[in-house]
Amino acid sequence: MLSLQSTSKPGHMATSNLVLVIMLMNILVSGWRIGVDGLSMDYYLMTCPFADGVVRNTVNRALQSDPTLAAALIRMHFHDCFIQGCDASILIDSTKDNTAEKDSPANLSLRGYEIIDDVKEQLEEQCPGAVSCADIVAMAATTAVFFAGGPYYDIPKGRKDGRRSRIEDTINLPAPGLNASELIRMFGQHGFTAQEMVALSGAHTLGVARCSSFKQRLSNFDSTHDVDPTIDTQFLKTLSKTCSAGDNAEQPLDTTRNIFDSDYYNQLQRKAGVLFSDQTLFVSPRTKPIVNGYAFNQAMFFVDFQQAMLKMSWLDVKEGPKGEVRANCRKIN
Ligand code: HEM
Ligand SMILES: *[C@@H]1O[C@H](CO)[C@@H](O)[C@H](O)[C@H]1NC(C)=O
Ligand SMILES: CC(=O)N[C@H]1CO[C@H](CO)[C@@H](O)[C@@H]1O
Repeated sequence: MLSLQSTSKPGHMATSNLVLVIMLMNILVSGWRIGVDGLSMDYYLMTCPFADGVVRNTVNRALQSDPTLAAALIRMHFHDCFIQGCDASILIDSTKDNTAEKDSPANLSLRGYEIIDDVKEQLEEQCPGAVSCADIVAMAATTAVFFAGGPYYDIPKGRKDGRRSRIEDTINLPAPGLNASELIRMFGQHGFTAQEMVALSGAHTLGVARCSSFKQRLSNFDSTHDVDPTIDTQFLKTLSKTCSAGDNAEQPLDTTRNIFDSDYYNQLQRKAGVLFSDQTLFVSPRTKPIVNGYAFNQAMFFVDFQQAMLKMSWLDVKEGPKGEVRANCRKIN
């Protein structure tokens, strides 16, 4: 179950043992839910025994040729789960009668759809109609976290794919201009604590934001400040320089954009968070101690992150007749 991949790094074993213990605890604690939701760790044992391996190998191969896609796959899982539950609604293409979630401005710059298509094609060949797109997205995210050097966590399978994907639903995604209390409220609506919200935000240890996602911090910020006063003056120059190349210019979210570590939180302590919604976590007295904790103790961040991701992967999961297994992840059957 653990360390099947070759990407482990020094010190990973010690973390893995801790992680294993916590995973076992998790399974014990959430055992009652497995019966209720119809999800389980070995869901595909009879119907598609190599499903996990196919996902892992395909995703690892794709990430070896483009490590920046790890961020994309993790974000895809988040956007999927926050709208209509983890049901692969994010993968649906728009049609002439329906504009899908995918085409919302909130989700622009989502990438990695081809990796999911690739996995799905292989699985349809091996075991037609068995493995849902929603499970593929969730498994791809766990593979991406581990590939980038983050914690390994296994997730239960059995999610069904949804039949609805509408652009208007994406108003439920958190916007980068939200402050800590708004983020706490929004994640609270999905059952997350403030601590879990801060841990999940740690996904911004990977990837980039485009200038359009943070430029409102750089000028005409509010009625009393031209510039967001929570930005470090030197870092302000960095952000402005990025934006001088236009709205689509990319700024890494932390100094190690392809490595899953706690550097994101250290950067918040230096007032060098890229998004307003990042830096606010260090401004608010409710979340600042949590940021300090994760900055100081990466193992604690890893443990909380994997538990929060596991919880996210359960959000409003569709089971049995409430969903379907799509033949093509981009189309409702
Ligand atoms: C706390 C509320 C959150 C807000 C407001 C937020 C907002 C954003 C924004 C605006 C971007 C940049 C998009 C762009 O400019 O192209 C971004 C990137 C990203 N987000 Fe979040 N996000 C949040 C939480 C999360 C969570 C919970 C995850 C995953 C668990 C996540 C994963 C990512 C990743 C990995 C990227 C980089 C994507 C890439 O490089 O392709 N975010 N987020
Ligand atoms: C957060 O934003 C909301 C809505 O804009 C505002 O009412 C509230 O005062 C803000 N909280 C803080 C601490 O700035
Ligand atoms: C990958 C993808 O489908 N992105 C879409 C996100 O939304 C914008 C419109 O706001 C589209 O132009 C992108 O194609």
